[in-house]
Amino acid sequence: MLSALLWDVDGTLAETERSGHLVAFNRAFSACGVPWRWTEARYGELLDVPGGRERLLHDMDSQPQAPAHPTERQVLAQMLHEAKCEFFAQVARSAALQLRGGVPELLLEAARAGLKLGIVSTSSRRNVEALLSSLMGSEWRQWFAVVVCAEDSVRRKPDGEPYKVALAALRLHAWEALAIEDSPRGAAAARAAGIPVVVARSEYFSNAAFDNCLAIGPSFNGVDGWSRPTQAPQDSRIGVAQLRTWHSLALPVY
Ligand code: XBP
Ligand code: MG
Repeated sequence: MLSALLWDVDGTLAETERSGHLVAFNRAFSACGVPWRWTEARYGELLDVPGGRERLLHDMDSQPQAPAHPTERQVLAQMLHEAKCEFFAQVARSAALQLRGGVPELLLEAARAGLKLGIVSTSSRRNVEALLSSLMGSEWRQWFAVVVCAEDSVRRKPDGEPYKVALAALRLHAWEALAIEDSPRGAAAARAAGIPVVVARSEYFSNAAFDNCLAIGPSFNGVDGWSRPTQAPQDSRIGVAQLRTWHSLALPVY
């Protein structure tokens, strides 16, 4: 039986990568006097690297003006990431970001239906806190029975560890939960933890290939374009009843 929805953050609750994190990274490069900037296309490539600080280090391999010595690179990446998190918080507070279509309604309906809600993100806690306090108000934490951020697991998505940490905190079996994701890396992490996953594609992953997901669609605020039939009427959104139906299809698989 479905007991919990485990929500990814970036790309799932809100479209934060292009309009939030990328903006913040480039402002950090400028503020720290670093000569390079990331384009939207380059950032899309770098999203294969989980974690902003790791992304910075990975990119330095292709930046001729990056420091040569590994220790210097570590120091620079740490400084840039600190600055980037400050700029991300500014972007989050600026109302430039909002919850994706259908997400507020689904969160409210799930809470009222007695489902536990969890967060499972590869983002740093400070970025999750800045984003959700801006999008859901200062009481945002009360919505969630568990919040797993980058600091809470050793391994990052697509490893299943972040989702396993959330299941352990909720004392749930994998088949009692449903993961909500936006990216192949995030969906793979849920599957690695044995959790069925529904994908609402985000802008960077609108054409990405996914496998072994319960349902894949464009957004929760409509029933068109989903990979599985929906019972909901044509003019409505994806709700808890639909998620429960899809989840019931998963049990023989997981
Ligand atoms: C998103 C990420 C994060 C963000 C940047 O994770 O991979 O690295 O892109 O945030 P998820 P940080 O989709 O699981 O929320 O700079 O804090 O890493
Ligand atoms: Mg994501």
